Amino acid sequence: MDKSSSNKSSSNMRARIAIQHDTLKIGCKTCGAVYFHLPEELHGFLSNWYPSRFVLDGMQFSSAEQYIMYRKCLTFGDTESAKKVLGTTDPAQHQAIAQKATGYHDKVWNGLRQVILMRALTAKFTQNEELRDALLRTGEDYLVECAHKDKVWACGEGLQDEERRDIDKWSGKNILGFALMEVRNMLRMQEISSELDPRPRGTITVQVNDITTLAVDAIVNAANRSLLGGGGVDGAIHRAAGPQLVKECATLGGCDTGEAKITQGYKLPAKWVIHTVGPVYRGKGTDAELLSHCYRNSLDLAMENNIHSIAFPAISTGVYGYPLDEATAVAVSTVKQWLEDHRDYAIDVIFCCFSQKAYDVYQACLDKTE
Ligand code: AR6
Repeated sequence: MDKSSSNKSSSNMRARIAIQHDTLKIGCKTCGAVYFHLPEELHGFLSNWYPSRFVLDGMQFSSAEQYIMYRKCLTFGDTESAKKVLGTTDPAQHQAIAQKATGYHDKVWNGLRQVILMRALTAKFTQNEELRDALLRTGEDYLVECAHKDKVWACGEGLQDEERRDIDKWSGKNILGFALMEVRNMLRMQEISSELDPRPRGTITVQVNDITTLAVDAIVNAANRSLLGGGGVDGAIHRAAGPQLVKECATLGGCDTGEAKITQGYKLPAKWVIHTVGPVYRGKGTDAELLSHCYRNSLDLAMENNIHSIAFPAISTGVYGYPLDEATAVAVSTVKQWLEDHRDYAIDVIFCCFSQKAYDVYQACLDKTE
């Protein structure tokens, strides 16, 4: 089962995030509304404090709050505080640290904060399927953050105050609520455009090459479970990347068959190396399943890290003895299916063959499944 469908099924097992539609008076009209405040309360997933992992600007964040407060510190050149924000996952701490950022100026932050907020929200809701789904299920409702003291991000009224239900009685701006509505619009427009143009945005090409020479965002390594190097393509990648690669690999605690882990590319032209461990061929049904996992997990990891070009070697077809034509069929069908399942994500996939013979097998397989 691929990771995207396993994500879906695990979120099905968890209770779906509940949405309770309320009302909001806007002039003489009554509109639908969804109110929220703390992350642990109803609709808490809309709060910037809600734990939600995403990658942005090449870094991993634990919540929208962490990203925004990190950027706040950096905006004013306070790199020490920015580092402190990255050092904790507690949003209360993020806020407290950024509140004391040196060099702070109101006008600068007033101008920038909405743009930074939009970037955080876009990453949060495009990279977390369950949250994206819940946001879309709020429909056309106004989204309103309720907090007495917060006159900027929130509407300035509490979650129990009747004033929250009349926009003219708000004492705050509800910047977060309106930004969330715009992110919801964007998600909906993306859905419409992918329905109008159902072609995947990713491409597949085949070439004969030494994978270590490719200037792509990421190359995939056919590694072993130790991740500490070996022969074949693994050896070639480690030699070309230099000794820093094995140092970083040693911190990863190995890798199970079918799984994938990421490191930097060091001296390689590629920025990243995605290490995956193919199955040793045994002639059983599980071989294809595990090999398929290698491709899917590598692509999932690529997407999480904003990688838009990736080259795969013919995983398992060397030392691990997987017959080339069988392995190629798995590689091609898995990658094609992944691109179908992620039509909005643009990624160029290269099957990097080490021989003309392998190239011919890949090309024939691609032509057959055209
Ligand atoms: N560029 C592209 N492809 C290559 C390159 C290269 N520089 N070098 C080899 N290949 P293998 P496996 C092709 O044996 O079967 C290692 O020791 C090669 O022709 O590298 O998954 C690991 O540490 C073949 O088609 O990987 C593991 O212990 C393909 O890469 C074990 O081998 C894969 O061959 C993994 O075995």
